Amino acid sequence: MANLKELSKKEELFTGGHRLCSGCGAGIVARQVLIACEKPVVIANATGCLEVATTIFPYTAWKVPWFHSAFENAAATIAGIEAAYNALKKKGKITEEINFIAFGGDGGTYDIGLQALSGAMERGHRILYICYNNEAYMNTGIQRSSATPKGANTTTAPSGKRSTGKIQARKDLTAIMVAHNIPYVAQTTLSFHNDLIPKVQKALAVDGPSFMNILQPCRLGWGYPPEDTIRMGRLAADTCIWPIYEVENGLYKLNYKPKEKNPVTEWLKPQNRFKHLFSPGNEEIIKQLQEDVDKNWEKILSNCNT
Ligand SMILES: Cc1ncc(C[n+]2csc(CCOP(=O)(O)OP(=O)(O)O)c2C)c(N)n1
Ligand code: SF4
Repeated sequence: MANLKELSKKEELFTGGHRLCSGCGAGIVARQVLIACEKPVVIANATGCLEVATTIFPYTAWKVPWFHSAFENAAATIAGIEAAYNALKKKGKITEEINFIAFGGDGGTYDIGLQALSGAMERGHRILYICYNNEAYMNTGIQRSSATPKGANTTTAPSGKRSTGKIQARKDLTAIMVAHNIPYVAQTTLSFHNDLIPKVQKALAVDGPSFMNILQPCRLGWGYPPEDTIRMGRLAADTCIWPIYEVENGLYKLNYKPKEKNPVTEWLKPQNRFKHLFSPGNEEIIKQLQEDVDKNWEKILSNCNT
């Protein structure tokens, strides 16, 4: 991979001047993904923070062809565009090699867009679907999604006298995508650009569908100072809350092993959404979270044969 100095010389295709919150991870994800693109690229973007804050008419932060899709169908939109491209190529009306990427938040991916995503993957379109996963429906006021961790305080799973936040554990969407038997599936976070960028390049090079689940810290919904976005992603990896790995043609590979596996409390403590878990009586939730993380980490290690 090119080093940071070389990358900094590349033309930025996702520009500043958008209206994402200061320190928002969604913009950092979009920027890194577009830096990774070596061919012309077409983007489809589901409704969500990334979409609404970067395309306020008559402005746009995208210097590439970009389509807004409804909340539920970014995967169908990009699949249709790729099918049209193939038809035009067959007729000789297009000769250029083009890549196709869809962006959806966790709400648009884990929940409402899951059917369109599954269908597009199963049909075998040559597309990369990226979930920028901030673990809630941030754009409409921090409602819980099926990607929200157990115990988190959200506006639809509020913590209070009678509630300890979200009751259910989060869904393992990366595992669901692996079960589609597509050529490339990866999980990462924006805090490791030297992992994220080569993964995008690998995904775009495969002859078929690919999927990336990118953990995106959200300073507003998670409740931490804007300058800590990169630190939050690192903490997620170092506590093994968010294992960094890839699955290429069914083969698992661990891409990051923390020198020391930190307790899950190190990731929970700096975030307001978990503040109530440190009140007396809620120790059990933290214990459960730690057990869930340990179990999942062991599973990933065993899948990766490490
Ligand atoms: C079918 C449908 N239901 C609900 C909405 C309202 N809505 C717009 S954005 C959004 C939340 C998006 O959450 P997510 O996909 O996680 O992206 P984020 O805002 O976190 O970036 C919702 C519920 C909608 N636009 N369409
Ligand atoms: S609410 Fe979160 S995801 Fe949305 S713009 Fe703000 S920091 Fe970014």
